[in-house]
Amino acid sequence: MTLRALIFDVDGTLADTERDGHRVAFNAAFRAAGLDWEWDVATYGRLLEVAGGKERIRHYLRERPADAASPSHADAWIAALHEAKTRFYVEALAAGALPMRPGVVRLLAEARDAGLRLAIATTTTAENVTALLRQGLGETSTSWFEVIAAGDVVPRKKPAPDVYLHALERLGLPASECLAFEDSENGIRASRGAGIATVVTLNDYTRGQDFAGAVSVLESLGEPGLPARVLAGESPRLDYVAVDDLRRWHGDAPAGPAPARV
Ligand code: XBP
Ligand code: MG
Repeated sequence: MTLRALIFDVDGTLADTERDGHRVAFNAAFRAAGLDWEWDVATYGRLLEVAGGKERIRHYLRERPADAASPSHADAWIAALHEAKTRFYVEALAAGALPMRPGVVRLLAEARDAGLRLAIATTTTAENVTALLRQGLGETSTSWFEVIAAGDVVPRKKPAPDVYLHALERLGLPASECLAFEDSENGIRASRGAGIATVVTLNDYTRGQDFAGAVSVLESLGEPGLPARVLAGESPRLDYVAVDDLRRWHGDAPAGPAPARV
C-alpha cells in the first residue's frame, strides 16, 4: 500500500495549545460568567482526560455536585460558556500567542511538495483550527487541508475513532494508505481504533501516557540542528522526521531506478 495522506491532530500536535491557550481561555470565560472557577495547570492536566471543551465543563460540573444541582447548568448554559471560551481562545491566537511545534511547518511543506494529501482530525472547535492555521501557517493554509474534521462533526469525541473514520470517508481512502499524527493517549486510541498507523509527538501533559502501537514516539518532529529525540519505535534517518521516513515507516517500496526493459 502506498502512503497517500497525512492526518493531523491539532491540539498538542501542531501546536502546544492546551496549557497556555485553551486553559487560559476557559479561565477567562469562567471569570466573564462570574464563576469563581480556576483551572490551574495541574487541574487542567487531569481534566484533559475528557476530550472536548463542552464535555470537559460538563465533567467538571459532575465533580461538583452542589453546582450540578443548579438548573442553569443545562446543555444551553454549557454551550454559551463554551462559546465565550472559543472567543477568548481565537482572540489569543490572533495576538500570535501560540507557535507551531518544531518540524510542523517544515514537514507540511515537504508533504505538499511530495504530493501527499493532508487532513485534520481534531476534537476542538472548527473556528479554533482555522484561527490556529492562519496564525501559524499563513492566511491561505486552511486550503492545504482537503478535510478539516473538527469538534461536533461527530457526536462521539476521541478516544472514539469516529473523527478519524469521518476524515477517511471524506478523503475516500482506506486507513492503510494514511498516517496519523497524535500527541495523546486519547488521540492514538482514536486513530488506531480507525486502523491508522500513528506517529506520536508527545508533550508535557501527555508524557507517561500509553502509546502502545505507535509507529514512533518522539519528543518532536525535529528540525535540522534540533534533533527529534526518539522515545520508542522507528527513528528518522537524519535528525528530523522527513517524508522519506514516513514512507519507509509506512512500508512503501523505496523509489529506485525504473526497471530495465528486456
Ligand atoms: C483536544 C481537546 C480540545 C481542547 C479544547 O483533544 O480535547 O477539547 O482541549 O477545544 P485532541 P474545545 O487534541 O485529542 O483533539 O474547547 O474547542 O473543545
Ligand atoms: Mg491532541
